[in-house]
Amino acid sequence: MKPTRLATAAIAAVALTVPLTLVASAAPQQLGDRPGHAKKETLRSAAPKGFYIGTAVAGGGHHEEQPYPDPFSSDRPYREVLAAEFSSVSPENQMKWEYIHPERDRYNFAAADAIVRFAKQNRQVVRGHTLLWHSQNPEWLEQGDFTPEQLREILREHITTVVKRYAGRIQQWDVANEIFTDTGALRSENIWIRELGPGIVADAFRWAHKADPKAKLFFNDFGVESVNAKSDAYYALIKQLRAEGVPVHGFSAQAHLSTRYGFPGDLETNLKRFSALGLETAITELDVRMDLPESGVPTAEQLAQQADYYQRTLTACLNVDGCDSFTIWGFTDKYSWVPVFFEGEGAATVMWDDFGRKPAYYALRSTLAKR
Ligand code: 9MR
Repeated sequence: MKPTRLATAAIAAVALTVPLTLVASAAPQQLGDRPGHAKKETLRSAAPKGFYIGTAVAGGGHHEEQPYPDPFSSDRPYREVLAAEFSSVSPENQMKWEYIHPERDRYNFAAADAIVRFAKQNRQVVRGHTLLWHSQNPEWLEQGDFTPEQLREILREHITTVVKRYAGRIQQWDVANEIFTDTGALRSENIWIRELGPGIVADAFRWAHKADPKAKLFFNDFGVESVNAKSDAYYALIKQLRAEGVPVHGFSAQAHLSTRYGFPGDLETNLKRFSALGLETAITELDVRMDLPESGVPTAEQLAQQADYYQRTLTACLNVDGCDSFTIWGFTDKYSWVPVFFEGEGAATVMWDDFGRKPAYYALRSTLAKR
């Protein structure tokens, strides 16, 4: 996403307030949960076999340096919920260029290694994020004075090194992230495409495939939930690349939704057209933000609308063959990126700051349990 960055202490403070009254009032029965489902009490245990329910793992220079310690490495209750509820994890920042490759000749694998290790211990798969992007690149790269040959070699070396390191342990890689604008043009701020031309995208997929032939390689973007100019651009590009034999295996919609806008009702139709190309599809970063009332506490109606958006996104994915990976972008408001990037908005995840479950949580769980 490229929202305006309007982080203020006041907004962060609102986000960190736990609306306990609502935690208590979110009775599961009232929200369609099926009582007595002992074995289906977590999202992962409710999910049908072979369907991965994931979350972003908070950390890695979190949201432009929020005033709390690194969530994944320092918040134990957070890790417990992460292990109990999810069968897939996506490093929120820890595999991005600026974090994992901070200097030209130095990698920083510690945080990514820890997540991959954690995932193994907890029988979780990992979504790697991301290898070719216009954002969160280190300064040495963006400000560097490289020839096209050098840049190409830098990308090849990075992809090979990172993908090989986790080979066999990453289920899906977001190889190319957010390469198109809303009108379906290639983004000129993407250093790789700008300096090396669009052909570099195919090379990125080829290098990733060579480094880990088992990983499924994805194009990932926001604003592509519907059939629109941007998703059309992906459709055309992927069709062309596959005809040329480029190893592209998947297309994913991030799904950063807002109750300000209507639900993208053609999500299922859109995913199905990619599936018809022989691709896997996925939802990779779902959250549903809302305008917070002055109290900072969402109303019951807002929470119901949010739950509805979560449920419909999940249902769309469940209805598409090959959409087996459904990831929410963080599970607790405590560490959500939303209030940091969107002034006055928040409460976008399925749990309150204290991990109390919102209607959206129960909506996801009961939808999974019914399959
Ligand atoms: O959640 C991430 C946040 O911590 C970072 O500060 C931000 C910087 O761009 O990136 C956020 O994650 C983004 C993801 O990598 C790609 N799609 C949009 C996500 C939300 O901005």
